Amino acid sequence: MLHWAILMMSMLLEPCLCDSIKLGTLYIGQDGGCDAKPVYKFPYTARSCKEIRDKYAIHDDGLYYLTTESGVLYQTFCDMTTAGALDAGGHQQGDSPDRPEGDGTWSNRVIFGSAEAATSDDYKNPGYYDITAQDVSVWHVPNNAQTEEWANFSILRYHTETSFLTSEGGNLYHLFTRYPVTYGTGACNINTGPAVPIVYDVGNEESTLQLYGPNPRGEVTPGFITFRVFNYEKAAMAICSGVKPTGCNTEHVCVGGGGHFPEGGGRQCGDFTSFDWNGYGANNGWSATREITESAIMLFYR
Ligand code: 3S6
Ligand code: CA
Repeated sequence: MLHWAILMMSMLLEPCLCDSIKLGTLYIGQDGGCDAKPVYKFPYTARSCKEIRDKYAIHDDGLYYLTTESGVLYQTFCDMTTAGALDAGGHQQGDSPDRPEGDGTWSNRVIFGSAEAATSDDYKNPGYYDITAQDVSVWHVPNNAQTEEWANFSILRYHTETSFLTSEGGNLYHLFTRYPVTYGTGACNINTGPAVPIVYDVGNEESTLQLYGPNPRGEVTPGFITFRVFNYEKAAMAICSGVKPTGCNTEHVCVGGGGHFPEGGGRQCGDFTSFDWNGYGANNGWSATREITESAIMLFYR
């Protein structure tokens, strides 16, 4: 009975692609398979938000469909002001020395979540590996905010302008293939990936520092986004948002870790590895504010 219910559900939600791709029209659902009447007509086919904006002169932020090189349709949030496509949030990982890479999300093509729910659950779409981009923008959006609220509710928002992705393979999938987020494969301040200067859209260097704990504030330089760092214990983290670490307790400011964090006997794990070391949301000692702890980090390509 349950099985039947699931099958019905997937028939309803599956886009009918019989001849829709070449017509540039997406027919969503409706019984009757490929003879279905279009419920929602989707007139754009594009690999990126920038392409939608430039080809169709559309300037509203919101949810759009993109098509990958191999024809996979997926939904993403487009920031049409900068023509950035939302590609990934983080992905919760445990702590185990047997899985030094964690789930490997930063350098694989496994996708999860949905654009609309990106502030309440982890999210990664095919744009992560399919889009070729020069730069990123990053939004820290409070948990559970609705898509229309994302831009205005963001507590920190910035972008890069150096075209750093071009020399790293054209997107984060390639960058993290070069700089794997894997425990034990490098050392603090020696094997750090790119640290890229940022331009603020919401916030500034001082407000960035205030989001993190008083102790880590003394171990970072604000005004950067840094990729793939190691801490004292050789635990790997994917992104330090808004900062460049100068010290080695990076677990209190950097996110999206590999699979193993030796310090604290299991107390350090997950995407926000040790934002809560001196209490959840406490903003004491090494602990970050409640504000940044309870926000999703949205990565856009530009
Ligand atoms: C400023 C206090 C230093 O406390 C240390 O930092 C303490 O010995 C460790 O348990 C702790 C962590 O390494 C913080 O990352
Ligand atoms: Ca530490």
